[in-house]
Amino acid sequence: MKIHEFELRTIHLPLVRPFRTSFGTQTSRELLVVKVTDEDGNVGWAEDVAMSEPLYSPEYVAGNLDLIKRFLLPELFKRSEVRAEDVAEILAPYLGAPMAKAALETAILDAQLRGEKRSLSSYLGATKSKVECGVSVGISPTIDQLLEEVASYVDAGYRRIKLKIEPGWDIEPVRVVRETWPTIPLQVDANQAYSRGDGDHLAKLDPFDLLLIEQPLDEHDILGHAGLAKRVKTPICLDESIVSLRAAQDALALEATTIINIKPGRVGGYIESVRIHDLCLEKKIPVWCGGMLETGIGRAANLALAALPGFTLPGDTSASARYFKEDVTEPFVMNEGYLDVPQGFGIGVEPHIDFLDEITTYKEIITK
Ligand code: SMG
Ligand code: MG
Repeated sequence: MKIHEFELRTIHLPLVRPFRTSFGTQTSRELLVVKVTDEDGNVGWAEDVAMSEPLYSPEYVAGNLDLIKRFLLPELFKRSEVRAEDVAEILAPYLGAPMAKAALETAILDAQLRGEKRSLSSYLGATKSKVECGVSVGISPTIDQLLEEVASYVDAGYRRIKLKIEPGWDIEPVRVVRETWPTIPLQVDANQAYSRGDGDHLAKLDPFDLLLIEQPLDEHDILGHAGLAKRVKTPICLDESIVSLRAAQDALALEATTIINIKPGRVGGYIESVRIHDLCLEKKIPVWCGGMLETGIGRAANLALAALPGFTLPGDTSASARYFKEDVTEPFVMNEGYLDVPQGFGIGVEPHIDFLDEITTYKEIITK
């Protein structure tokens, strides 16, 4: 497609409740929204899942805004035509920043598919029309508050609960939740909060029949995860460490992970996500779709991905109401623990421009 212009905006949305992880507490979601328009008037939307601060990954909103304006857009503007399939290679000389690159690739892909009157789910190879939903539960001030929050999600129909853990908030909350819901699919996510020496401690989670322990150690410590995987019975699932197809291949070869969390922003986009999915399907490694507190824009695309056949575990693809009082698109509403995969052209949803304008804290249009 022939790019005409990009619109970049930062938006700010309060969360319905604070979300505490081992690396910090979030009470609102700030993120970068990208809109591309081509010379035929096709429009594409995407969100950059980077957070306000570089705590989950080195990327952050203000940094990515600068990177996109200073380097990435000028590089794309050098080409007379750009296809989504070429974006990763065009931007490869600029190191890192998979979330920024994923946002640009996805916006271009959305516009391209709308031009071809094709849905993202069909483009990616989806085989399901609805996907099973899990929910990620933050670290609570008290066990009672945790039980209350989990109960509200179980009542809402969520099919899998993920508890955020950290040293001092791990064995006991898991024990109590497991006791209260003896059969609910349950998993934990440490966001790198433990060290190699914590194997014996993490093995105390083994009696609770967890689906997996997500990213217990530092993202660069693949060998540490391989060692831990031999010490604990609960499967290890890498999140932060899986930054590309190659990283997935290496982690699997080293037996550091037996389940993989795929997050398109973390791996540079949906096209790379499908490559990781295909590898895992071939190797019979279950995958599931992670979440980055997306608005409806990013959620729509994640649901298309989660509808691929290898996504056999419920993802962090929760309903809009789990995050926001009002979403930037029509809200995603859960039905018996499932969300429908959008079937319209491109990502299949339209942002509500009036609401988007209301929550926009910065906006700039950059014409080629
Ligand atoms: O989108 O429901 C969601 C959040 C899921 O726990 C979640 N994401 O490490 O998997 C993860 C975290 C990263 C974001 S925490 C602010
Ligand atoms: Mg995680």
